[in-house]
Amino acid sequence: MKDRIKIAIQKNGRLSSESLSLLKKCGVEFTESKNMLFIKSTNMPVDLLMVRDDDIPRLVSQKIADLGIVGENVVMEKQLSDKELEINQKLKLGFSKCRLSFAKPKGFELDDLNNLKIATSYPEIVKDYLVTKNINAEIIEIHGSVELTPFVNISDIIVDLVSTGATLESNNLVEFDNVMESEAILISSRNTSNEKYQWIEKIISRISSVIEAKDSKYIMFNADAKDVEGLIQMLPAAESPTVIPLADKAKVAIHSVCREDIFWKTIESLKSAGASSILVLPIEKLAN
Ligand code: PRT
Ligand code: ZN
Repeated sequence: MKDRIKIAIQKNGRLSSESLSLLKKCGVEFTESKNMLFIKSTNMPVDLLMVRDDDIPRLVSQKIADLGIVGENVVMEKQLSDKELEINQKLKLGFSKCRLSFAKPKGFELDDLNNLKIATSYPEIVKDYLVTKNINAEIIEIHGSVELTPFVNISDIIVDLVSTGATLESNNLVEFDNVMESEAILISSRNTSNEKYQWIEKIISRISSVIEAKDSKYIMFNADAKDVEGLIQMLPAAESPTVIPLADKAKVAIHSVCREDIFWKTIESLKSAGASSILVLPIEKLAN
């Protein structure tokens, strides 16, 4: 295939290693090297473009890249600032989860946000939020060290990304409202040639198999045949389970794919309801 598929991923940052590892799990083989901006797959007609995350939406919209992996927060900011951007949002990828939140200095009392100065790296998302809520405040755009701005009289409050909350805490800031939740997503350009399209669909379908498998588990256990109905009800998001007779006629083995993680609480409840020899296994790929 002369027209190879281009996938834009973040070169250096929070999305990089999980993006590369996701593509590897999808069977895209390549040799990574820290400073390479362009990585050719050795087994598929795929090239990786290693770029800054902020450039990914535009590269995809302009069809320089066919697919991209980027945070929802970046996609939304770029789409709000450029209405011409043509992007298909394909899949939530389940990593780099965070939220874009308001935060104020500890002890700072506020009734509403009117007339405040708000520092953020996401001016368009914040502007959109303020317009929707009919709030009249000033947005100060700043890239980096946003947490510092209330303490050097640049702003009153901030809007920034939060995951654990440790950065806000260590800067004496308190989160008080949430603007959006975000995670890494797969985006694609709107139209592509037929030959490419099939490969792109194949890659998207592989990515969705890997994502679905990540949250799913395979569970096996033994139980008295009379307890089966009750036990099956306890399984989270279970596919119709397989019930296998055992040598001991009163007993059966139950096998099932659960489309959610299985926590200790469920295992303990199954045990109390008569399940024994409980095995929970990770699933690598899950194709429908
Ligand atoms: O160089 P390049 O432009 O490519 O990278 P970047 O510096 O713009 O982005 P990067 O690598 O920092 O983040 C990439 C994406 O990861 C973001 O766009 C989000 O979608 C996602 N993400 C997930 C986060 C966080 N979690 C996160 N915690 N991005 C940034 N943070 C920062 C936040 O800004 C704050 O400074 O981490 C700090 C807060 O973290 P906690 O855990 O202390 O709350
Ligand atoms: Zn960036």
